[in-house]
Amino acid sequence: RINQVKAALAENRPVVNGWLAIPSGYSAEIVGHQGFDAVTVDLQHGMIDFASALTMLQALSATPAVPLVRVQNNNPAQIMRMLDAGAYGIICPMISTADEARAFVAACRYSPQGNRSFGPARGLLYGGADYPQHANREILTLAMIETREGLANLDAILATDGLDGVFIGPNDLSLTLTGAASAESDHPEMLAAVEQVIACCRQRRKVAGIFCTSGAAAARRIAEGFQFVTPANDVMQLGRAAREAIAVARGN
Ligand code: 3PY
Ligand code: MG
Repeated sequence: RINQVKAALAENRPVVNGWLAIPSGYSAEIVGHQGFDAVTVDLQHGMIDFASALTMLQALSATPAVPLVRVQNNNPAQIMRMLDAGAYGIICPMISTADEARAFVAACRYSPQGNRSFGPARGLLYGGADYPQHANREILTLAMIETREGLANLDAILATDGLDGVFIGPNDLSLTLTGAASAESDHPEMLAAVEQVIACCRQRRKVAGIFCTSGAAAARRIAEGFQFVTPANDVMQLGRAAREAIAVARGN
């Protein structure tokens, strides 16, 4: 199966990515049917264990959205298990050096490009019988830039063979740069960091992605030059929809 996210990115079509923190196959299925290009199961900050992640990936594969996973850290064993469970791309947090980026990509690739162990399980069910032949090409790899060190090493990280691009974790990045976590910070250091990521990605012809807190914020990020945006997660959307409905019901 072609990775439609990689196909869109190759044609410069922006990718809108959903984000799941709630451990439920049912809510994954609902979100997957709403029109997102991709939906990410968040093992880092979501309340999600392996068994839930598996049912969520199964649910997503019955929708048009490409199933992605944000892993907890740069752990090859977890990356392998999520790919075997049918993730078609991995977002890896806290990548700060080129060595870390190389290790991350190697964990997503079969030999000779990497060191992923062979046992594709649901990869075959989602990707098709020829998955072993095309997995190295189709699996999306995004390294999260969310530390001062990662920003300093951005160019070397982007030079990593097989890395599709970077995804800014704006909360962590602004926490290390400015002392306060914020997804939509307008602190000058954060604004400069965001510009640096866009410019560096453009130069290296790599994908620039970022987490956002709303559709409006995501639209602004696309206008700034990002190709991969996440307009908030399921928890934020659920809470916001509830608050809006309550306010309308009460006539506020
Ligand atoms: C961050 O903002 O640090 C993230 O990891 C987004 O999920
Ligand atoms: Mg983060």
